[in-house]
Amino acid sequence: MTHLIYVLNGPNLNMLGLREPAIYGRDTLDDIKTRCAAAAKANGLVTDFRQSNVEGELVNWIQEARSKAQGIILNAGGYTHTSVAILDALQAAELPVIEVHLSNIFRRDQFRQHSYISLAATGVICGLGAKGYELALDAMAGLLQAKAGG
Ligand code: DHK
Repeated sequence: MTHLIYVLNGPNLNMLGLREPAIYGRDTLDDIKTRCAAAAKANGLVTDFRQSNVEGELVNWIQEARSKAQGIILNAGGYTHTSVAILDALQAAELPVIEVHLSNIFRRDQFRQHSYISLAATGVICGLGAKGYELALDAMAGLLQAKAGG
């Protein structure tokens, strides 16, 4: 069975490439989507890659993942630091979760240094730009293999 991984992106990540490139890099979200598809394929995974600026839509997708996907990779953008609703959805999903940030949130504003998402995450990758998504897919493959007993 090919494992399906939801790769979910929160607010303002549709602006990548234009948005503060010194912090977020020059890759567009479409570039990252392509890199994720390749990294998934190399690991025998398939991705469903989505972005929304709307908190409730992210909650709906996480609820959907519970029955449709085997893992979630999430960059919740600014909701990382504010959203109990997204945390609750992740905890209810009972799936491996990898939290990704392009920037190193620990070198930035104090308010970015707390993540609600981390309370539900198996692992966190930050500060490595778009590469972090590829690393997350490698790690997800390992987690699913370990879960299957292999
Ligand atoms: C993306 C955002 O939009 C910010 O609100 C977070 C994260 C950091 C990132 O580094 O990918 O604070």
